[in-house]
Amino acid sequence: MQLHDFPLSGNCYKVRLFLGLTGQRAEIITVNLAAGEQKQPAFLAINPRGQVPLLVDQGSRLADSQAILVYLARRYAPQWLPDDALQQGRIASWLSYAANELHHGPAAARVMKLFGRPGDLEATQAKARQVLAMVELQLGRHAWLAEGEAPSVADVANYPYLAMAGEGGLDLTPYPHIRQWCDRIRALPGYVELPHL
Ligand SMILES: N[C@@H](CCC(=O)N[C@@H](CS)C(=O)NCC(=O)O)C(=O)O
Repeated sequence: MQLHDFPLSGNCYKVRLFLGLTGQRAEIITVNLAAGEQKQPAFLAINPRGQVPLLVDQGSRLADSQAILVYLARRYAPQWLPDDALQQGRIASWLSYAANELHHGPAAARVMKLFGRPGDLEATQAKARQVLAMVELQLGRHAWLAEGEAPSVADVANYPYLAMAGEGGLDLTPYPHIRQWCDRIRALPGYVELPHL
């Protein structure tokens, strides 16, 4: 298994975290986003989206962190994606939340603060605080995002950009349930440390 990866990317970290939590190994191939390598013909030939993460397993390629989590769970660690219709629906709902609300809120604020991506930081942080408030509400009612007895790929998909919200200038102090959930994830066997600058 190979993972085309960029060390500071939260989306790539989701996959590395899940590999750790499920005791799997992959060869890590670094794609230098700072140098624009993801838009060069050699990389576009294997991922026309020009983005990481990209997983290659058993000769097949798969792009998108959420999709990769689903694939890895289905193939190697099914307990992270239980075979129950309602549970799968709830997990899909949170995967979608990671790809939309988190991506445009806390993740976008982090990219603006850390990497100087142009944009309205205050408006993005305001959007991110709405996300934090919503997740706080959910985690005040349930230990895990998809409301199951155990963590699922929904937690893995949402964890990175919530745990790194501080890097986007967002203070997690007012969100005790999110902080406790982060602690629960950090305590899981095989946990992989967050990316550091
Ligand atoms: N929906 C995709 C988003 C992937 C994504 O935005 N990747 C970023 C790194 S975090 C990237 O490759 N950016 C470089 C670019 O778009 O040129 C996922 O969840 O994997």
